[in-house]
Amino acid sequence: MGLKIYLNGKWVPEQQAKVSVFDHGLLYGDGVFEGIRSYDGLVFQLERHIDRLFESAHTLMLKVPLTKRAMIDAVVKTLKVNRLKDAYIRLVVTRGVGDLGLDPRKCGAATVFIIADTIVLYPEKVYRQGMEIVTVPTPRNLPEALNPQIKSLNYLNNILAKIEATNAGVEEALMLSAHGYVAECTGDNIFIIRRGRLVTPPPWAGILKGITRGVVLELATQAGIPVAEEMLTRHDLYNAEECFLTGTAAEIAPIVKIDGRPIGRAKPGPVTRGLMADFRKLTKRAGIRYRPA
Ligand code: PXG
Repeated sequence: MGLKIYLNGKWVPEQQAKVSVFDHGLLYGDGVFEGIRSYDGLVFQLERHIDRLFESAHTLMLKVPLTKRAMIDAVVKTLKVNRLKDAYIRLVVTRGVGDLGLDPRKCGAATVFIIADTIVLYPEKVYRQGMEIVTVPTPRNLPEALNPQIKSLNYLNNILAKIEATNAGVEEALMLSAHGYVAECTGDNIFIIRRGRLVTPPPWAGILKGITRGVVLELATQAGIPVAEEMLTRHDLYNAEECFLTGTAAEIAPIVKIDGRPIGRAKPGPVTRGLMADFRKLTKRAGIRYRPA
């Protein structure tokens, strides 16, 4: 049957969901996006994702041709028409169709599309046993050059890091800032538990301010765990009691080995497991509810 895709105000069959080769999202990576999830008919943190999308677009002086309210409605309707209860949603806004020069003033209206599909999850083993990561040579983008807080269509920095992790035989990469501080993974934020505190790099380390990251900081505070945003070195990670990454797709995934060093007891620790349970509860409780049509 195929998916119905939202494309510039209409829902079309996926075979007809096509954009121009002159679209600057394709020619230059000139655009922004969000990855969002729904759980059993509840869209998780939708307003925060829409707010972040509009902030990314604002910095790029990219005018989103819908209000936030209309964007929320379009996401919800895309889930409904596809009869999806548990879904991964990709929302993309590009600069639109222009000429072969990079000047955004020559582009017409922005292109907007929303894809809702079933979600591909990490294997259950990752959550039970934890995963191994390595530090990769490519540093995260310099915030002075291209701020990682902009969730732009230009993901080559992260893709290079992913290739380096794959070449090293692991699933995920630890990316450092140009100054050698811990930044984040290729599509996830990173946390450690050290001396009983939950610590994660601050936005000024040059990272995306993940929505899951924000939720985890709130859940930890509610659970009475002291939290802090601090610059971290690899030494801090190697000597942590626990470590995990967070992201919309991964949720909370334990990390048990970094650059060959076991972290803590090299298995998912109690604080991580507690937060994973709290997070799963929240996904069942909080969100914008819809009824698959
Ligand atoms: N850092 C980066 C660089 C990201 O792209 C996150 C952290 C986590 O943010 P959220 O808001 O999801 O908690 C992201 C977002 C993928 C994939 O296929 C993942 C993201 C984006 C695009 C693709 O794994 N994660």
